[in-house]
Amino acid sequence: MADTTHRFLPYQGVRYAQSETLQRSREFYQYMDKRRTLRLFSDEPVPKEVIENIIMTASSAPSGAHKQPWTFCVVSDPDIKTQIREAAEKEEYVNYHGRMSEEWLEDLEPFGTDWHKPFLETAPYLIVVFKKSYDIEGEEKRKNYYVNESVGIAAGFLLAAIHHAGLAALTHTPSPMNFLQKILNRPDNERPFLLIPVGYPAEAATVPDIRRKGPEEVTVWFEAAS
Ligand code: IYR
Repeated sequence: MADTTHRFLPYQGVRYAQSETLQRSREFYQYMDKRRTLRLFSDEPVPKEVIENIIMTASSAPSGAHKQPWTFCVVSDPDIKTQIREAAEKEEYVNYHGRMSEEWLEDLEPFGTDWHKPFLETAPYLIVVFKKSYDIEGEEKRKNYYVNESVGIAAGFLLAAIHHAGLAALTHTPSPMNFLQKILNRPDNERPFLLIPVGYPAEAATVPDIRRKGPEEVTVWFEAAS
């Protein structure tokens, strides 16, 4: 029986000819494959509207029961950036001096990371992504669903939008990161998920010499026998 209580609208997605679909998929892959995680940022300002647009792109991601269980905190205030840097470096110092295993430290060697996090002050914007395990509506708690999956997908959209705008980002996970909740004064239903410095790359910035896996390493096909 037709559902008369919940309204549906005609789907208005675009439809391309097959040749154009192929071309677009190639071009998008080639463009996305140029994205690199960056740790060396310029302090050159980025227009605020760029950040608004990339956040709304992230917020267009699919989410469990369309709950959009995320908050994007955008930090450009130098004092708050300094507080975040100091708190992150305090935790990371402990990580690099005993909390991370030998194997972990060895796996990180190609990236040249250590406990110093200058990019937390240099990048013009820090976007702190918070996940919301529930919403608060008046006195009531309303549960959210598939929160990690939803916020992970939104973060992916955010990184793609940052790249598309010609900016660079770092997917940073200082650990533990509950200090972000305190510094940014977030309510109890929000937990920090990722900290993403955003900006233009520093002049002559370098990136690690690493390769991505090829299609045969990441794909398994199950096709009808021909
Ligand atoms: N959180 C630490 C360590 C670190 C861990 C992983 I896994 C990385 O890909 C990179 C760094 C840091 O930020 O230095």
